[in-house]
Amino acid sequence: MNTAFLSVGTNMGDREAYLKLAIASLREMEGIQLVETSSIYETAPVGVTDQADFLNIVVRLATTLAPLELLAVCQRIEQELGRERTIRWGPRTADLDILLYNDDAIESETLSVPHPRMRERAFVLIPLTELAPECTDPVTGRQFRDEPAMQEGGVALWGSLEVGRL
Ligand code: A4P
Ligand code: MG
Repeated sequence: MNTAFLSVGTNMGDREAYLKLAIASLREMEGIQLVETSSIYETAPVGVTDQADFLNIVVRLATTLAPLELLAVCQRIEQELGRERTIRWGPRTADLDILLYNDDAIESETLSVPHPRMRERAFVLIPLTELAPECTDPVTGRQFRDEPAMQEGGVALWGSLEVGRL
């Protein structure tokens, strides 16, 4: 069994509903067990800043899927949730990224793990370290909670998913 952390972000329409749909889809997938979800955070947009605030969470999975199979699942769920890929870093109903897969370092044409931008993003680091305070970056050897971006701001606790009741 493998451990993976995913980031889920959304900033269009009924954001909470999209998060719940993404979680429900993950739970239905063969080969994926949802272990836990972070609190929901409301986060200021990073990259293209002229867009609505996001809701972001991080989830921990146990999975028998290989990394590329997990990526395909993430992309299928994004498509199901109606994501239109027009603007890179632009608005989306749901964006699912693989943050970590065991302690693997993966560099292929379609997949980079750890996610190459996660160290600079409070909207990833804060929910990740809520679930896994001691979590260490397999590439740098540093704990994610020690990254300067943790102090960046723009991330506010928004609510919780109450996954048990989905
Ligand atoms: N890809 C490579 N590595 C990975 C990985 N670890 N996980 C490839 C997922 N995908 C990975 O992604 C582009 C390609 O990245 C994929 O085809 C896959 O093969 P995409 O989802 O098609 O496009 P994107 O999401 O627009 O681009 P990207 O680079 O994934 O964007 P980011 O870096 O994820 O940024 N601000 C806030 N507050 N909250 C957010 O959630 N999200 C973004 C998206 C920007 N600003 C944000 C947020
Ligand atoms: Mg993405």
